[in-house]
Amino acid sequence: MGNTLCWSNSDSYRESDYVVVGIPDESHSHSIRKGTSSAPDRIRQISKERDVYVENGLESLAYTNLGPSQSKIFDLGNVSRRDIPQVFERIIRDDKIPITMGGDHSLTSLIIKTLGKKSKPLSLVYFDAHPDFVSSTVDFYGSVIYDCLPFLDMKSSVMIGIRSPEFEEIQNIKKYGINVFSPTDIQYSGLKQTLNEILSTLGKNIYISFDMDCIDPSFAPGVSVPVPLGLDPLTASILLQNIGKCGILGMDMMEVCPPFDIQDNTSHLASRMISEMLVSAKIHKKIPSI
Ligand SMILES: [Mn+2]
Repeated sequence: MGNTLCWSNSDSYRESDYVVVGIPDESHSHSIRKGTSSAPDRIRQISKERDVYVENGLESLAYTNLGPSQSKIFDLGNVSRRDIPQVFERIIRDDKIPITMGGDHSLTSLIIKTLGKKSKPLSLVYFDAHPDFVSSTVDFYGSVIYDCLPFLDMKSSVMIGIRSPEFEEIQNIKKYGINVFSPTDIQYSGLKQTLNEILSTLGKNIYISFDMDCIDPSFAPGVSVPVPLGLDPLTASILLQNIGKCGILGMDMMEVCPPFDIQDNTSHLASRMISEMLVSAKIHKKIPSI
C-alpha cells in the first residue's frame, strides 16, 4: 500500500465502516500562510513515523489508551475539490462514515452540503478559533457556517474554541443563535460541565469539523491562521472522544499547514486526534429488517 493513514486497518472499501479521504486543496483560503494542501499526505506520513513503533523489523501500532478501533477503516487516498459531491454521495449511500483531511476549511461546506442532502438538519460540532461565519463574502474558508445554513440546525449545533470573531460574525452568531464555547468559558465552567452542556445541546445527526487552529499555537503551530489563548489538546481530545460516543455522520480535520509546523508536532497531533475519535466512536449500523 502507498501512503495511508496508519489507523487504516482494512484494504477493502466494501467492508469498511470509516473511509479516510484526503483533499489537498487550499484554493478558497485567504490566508497569508500557504501550505494546507500538503497536510493530507504529511499527516499520513507522520502517523506512520510517530504512531507506529518498529521492533526487530516488525511494525506495531501505538494505540490510544482505549486500544484499537473496533471498526474497519479504509484510506481511499486523495480526491480533488471538484470530486467532493460524487465521492461523498457514494460514501454515504454505502452507509459509511467519511473522515476527511484538508485542505482549507471551505472544503467542509462542500461536504456538509452533500451529507445534508441525506440527513438534514445537521448538528454541527465546529472546533475552531474563528467562527467562519462571515456573510459579506461567501464560498471561502471564512464563510463556512453561512454557506451551510440551509443544512444546519443552529439550536443543536456548537462552536468550540472560538476566540477571534470579526464584528459581522458576532452579529451572525446572535442572529442565528448557535451555541459558542470559548476556551475562556471552558476554563471557567470546567470540562465536565462544558461536556454536559455540549451533549445536551446536540441532536442526532452529528457532524464534527475540527479546524486545528482551535488548539493553542504553542501545541499546534502548523496552522494557516494561528490565534493565541487556545484549547489545550487534552481538553479537545476528551470533548472529541465523548462526542464520538454519540455516533457521528462524519468528521474532518482541516487547516493543518505543514510548512509552518515545528518538528511535525501539528501533523502528529492531527493523527492522534483522528484516532481518539475513531476508538471512541459508536457505529450506528443499519439493523436488517426481519
Ligand atoms: Mn476554520
